[in-house]
Amino acid sequence: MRLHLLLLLALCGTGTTAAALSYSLRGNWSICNGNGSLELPGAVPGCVHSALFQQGLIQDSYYRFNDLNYRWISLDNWTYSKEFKIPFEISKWQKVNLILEGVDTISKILFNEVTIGETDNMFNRYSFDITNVVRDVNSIELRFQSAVLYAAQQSKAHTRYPVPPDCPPLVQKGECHVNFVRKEQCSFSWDWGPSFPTQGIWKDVRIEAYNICHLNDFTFSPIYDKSAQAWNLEIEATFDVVSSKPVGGQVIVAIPKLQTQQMYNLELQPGKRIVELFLNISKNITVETWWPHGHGNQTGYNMTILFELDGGLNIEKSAKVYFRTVELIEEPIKGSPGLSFYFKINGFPIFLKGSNWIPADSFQDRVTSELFRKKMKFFSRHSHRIIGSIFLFKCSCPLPAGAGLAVVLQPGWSNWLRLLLQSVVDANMNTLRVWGGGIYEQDEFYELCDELGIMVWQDFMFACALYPTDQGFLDSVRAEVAYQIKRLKSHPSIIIWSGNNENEEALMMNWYHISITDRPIYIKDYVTLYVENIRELVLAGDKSRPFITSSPTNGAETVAEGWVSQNPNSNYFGDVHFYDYISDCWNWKVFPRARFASEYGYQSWPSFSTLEKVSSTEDWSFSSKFSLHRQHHEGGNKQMLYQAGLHFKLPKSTDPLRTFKDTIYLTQVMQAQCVKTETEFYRRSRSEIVDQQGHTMGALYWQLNDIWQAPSWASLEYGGKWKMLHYFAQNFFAPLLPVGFENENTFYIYGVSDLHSDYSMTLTVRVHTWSSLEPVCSCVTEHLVMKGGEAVRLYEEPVSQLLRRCGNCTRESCVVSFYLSADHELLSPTNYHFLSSLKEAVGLCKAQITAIISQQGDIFVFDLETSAVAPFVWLDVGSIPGRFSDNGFLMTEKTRTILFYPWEPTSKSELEQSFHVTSLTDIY
Ligand code: BMA
Repeated sequence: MRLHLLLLLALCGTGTTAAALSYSLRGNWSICNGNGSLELPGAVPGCVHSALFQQGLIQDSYYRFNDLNYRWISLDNWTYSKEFKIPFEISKWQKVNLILEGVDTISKILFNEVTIGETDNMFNRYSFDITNVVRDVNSIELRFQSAVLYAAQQSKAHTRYPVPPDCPPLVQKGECHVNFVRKEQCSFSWDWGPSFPTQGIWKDVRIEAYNICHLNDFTFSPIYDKSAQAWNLEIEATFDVVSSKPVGGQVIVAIPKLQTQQMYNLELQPGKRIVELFLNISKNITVETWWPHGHGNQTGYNMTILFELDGGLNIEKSAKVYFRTVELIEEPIKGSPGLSFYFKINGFPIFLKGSNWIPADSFQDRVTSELFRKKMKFFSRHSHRIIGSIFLFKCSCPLPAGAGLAVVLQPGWSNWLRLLLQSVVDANMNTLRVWGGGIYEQDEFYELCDELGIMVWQDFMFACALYPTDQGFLDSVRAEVAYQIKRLKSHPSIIIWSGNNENEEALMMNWYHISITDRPIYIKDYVTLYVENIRELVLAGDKSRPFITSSPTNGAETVAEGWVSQNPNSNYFGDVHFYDYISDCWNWKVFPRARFASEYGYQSWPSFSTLEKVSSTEDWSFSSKFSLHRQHHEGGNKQMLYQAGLHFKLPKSTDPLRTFKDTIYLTQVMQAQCVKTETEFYRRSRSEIVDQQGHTMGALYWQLNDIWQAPSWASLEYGGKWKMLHYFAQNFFAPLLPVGFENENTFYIYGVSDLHSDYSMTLTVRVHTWSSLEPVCSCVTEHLVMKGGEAVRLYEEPVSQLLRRCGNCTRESCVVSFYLSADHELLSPTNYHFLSSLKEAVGLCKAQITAIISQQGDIFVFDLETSAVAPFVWLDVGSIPGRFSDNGFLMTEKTRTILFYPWEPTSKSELEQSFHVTSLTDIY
């Protein structure tokens, strides 16, 4: 819902004069380093790294060890400058402002050699009054100071007590004291990302000139009046009135599709003025609400606001308005101490399924969606039949489960943002958490989330650290927070504000070894920052969604304990973050039966085709210097092999490159299977209380996307390629899912439904031996009713009985598969349960898998045939952009059809050349 700034020409008195004019300073600037030895052209928006790369002065920053080689760029103090002529007579304007939508980060700004201001916060928007310095021909200069040097200075100046952590762990190869600068916290390095503390003008810059008055910004919140059963809209417009006399007039607000139009009189006194309007929508008009993906439509309504002011000054704005309510429900639960923690959208409880979002690149100028918004072609295929709100996966149709919306792009267009977000809904997710160590995302991100039905859990940008609270810092944060609330509050996708990432936990679990006597100082700072400033600003600026101080937190319990809980990760309250790389992830008993899991995950390596682009031959082994360098999480590579080794034989081919590729494959298998087990545990815990714990209503794994080509917790690689985990997510987040697990040697299947109504169906349970492509036994249940919005037990059988019932099965020789269906229509993905570790599997033999590729319109069909049962079948077309309808699957049948949706035009022969298939049987 971008607020379109229309520069409307107004007729003032006698002559025809524009009431406001804007002159863009985007485009080419000149960039110069501290001692003047380097001077180059650079684009705005952009950053120094991108400019150096575009001029051919540096290689790709992500290539091999360039994060270390290019450290000097961030340590230098660069200057951006530009000379320009304003193409209109500037002296005729009462007020002229310089608007900077985003400056990264520390700079002093000179306009015609006069200092007009400074910046210290990349998340703030700056406006400087340049009325008295602007001329027809002008010069502008932004003198940057290295954010790394600034952060060090600020930390040094903070003499009263330290504000930890000082530096990131050595394995991250990052810069220190990032908590002292209001800049993307992960740009100084993270456990999945490089250190590229960029410098530059990263957003739009322009000059705005106006007479009489100017509309600075405009926001709105739909509010549902329960007692009147009607929707209202609160609209707020901020004006700068430069006329010496009051400006009168009227404003007309219209939402034609809702047959709503209202007119108000107004009089603006000189100075900064806020106009508040209240629009009633008649209760007789049906307002379609906005729903998250999988729960309904994302209906929005076009609204226009026209200010008709004295002197013929007309200002018009348009926006898309979406109506929805959100509540965070924290209430007692029968049989469990503590409180629930779940969201109701439009009064309906919704299980939040999804992941955590990090910045899509270290260089934000590479993440743009401008062109493809207009040019992208979406087409919907007949794979998802929608009956009521149920998505049917067809059994016998030519298009297999998982076939959905596909995206085709023309080559060369930057399509990143939409591609990533489309992949979110394609994987049946409904939520992303915009994590507090990155950035408040660009407008397009939230617009796409609105359109696609992705709920956003929005952190404020503070993560894994304590923060100072001296006045300068607080002032900067206050400006940032007030601005971001205004910019983002009209988006229905945002359902909650959260103060920070893991800072309550850092404080209370004493990550930084603060002595108990000093702790009160830090608690005081914590409360000052997140409660007395950020929370207070949220309450004043946006009453339309809940606020929590941190994640993980105990919600209402945290408040009751004075804003910091003894154990913010409690299973009885709020949300939890859970990581355990030591315990066996196939054992669901290791996972917390929490109210809401907002972070959990396992690492894997990105595919070889992704790594190949930033590495050279000597890097291609798991123990190379490069493999060690890209791993930013202490012991990460060992942990992956350890976890994989619990259930799989580790690759040991005589060909070192084969071993490297197989190891990458196996880390992806391990990650996919671990996150599957954990997520299925959370989903099946939604309706139960076991040992006084449960009613889990959210599963957001860590992390969705990658910032560069490196091992990480992500399910999408840098560039958008789906890892095995992302294909698994498509299944484990399916709206209807049978989940299998064992407890005390009994095998259970739970049915999980996110649907709004009850449906009748049957459950089919099959047992296969590893050595045959025919099931050894199969049974179908009586018709059962799958209750909407619940997880219920559908099936239980002692494992010994199951094995006996099915011929000569042993745990090692057999595997169970199961699915839900009705009238021969598949309603769920086919799920499976391993009865033993696969390294102990008996009867598995090397599967020869072949594919015949054909083209059907823009889609490619892969007809697969296998010679034997094959677990974790992985279809790979290298770096050809696109995704398969399913991948990483267990192939128990001789043939299977899989589709490939290209994201850019490609051909059958290109696919044939790049195609490679692996299964677990290849490394046995
Ligand atoms: C949590 C996150 C991130 C981190 C992840 C994996 O702490 O909030 O800071 O990347 O775990 O370690």
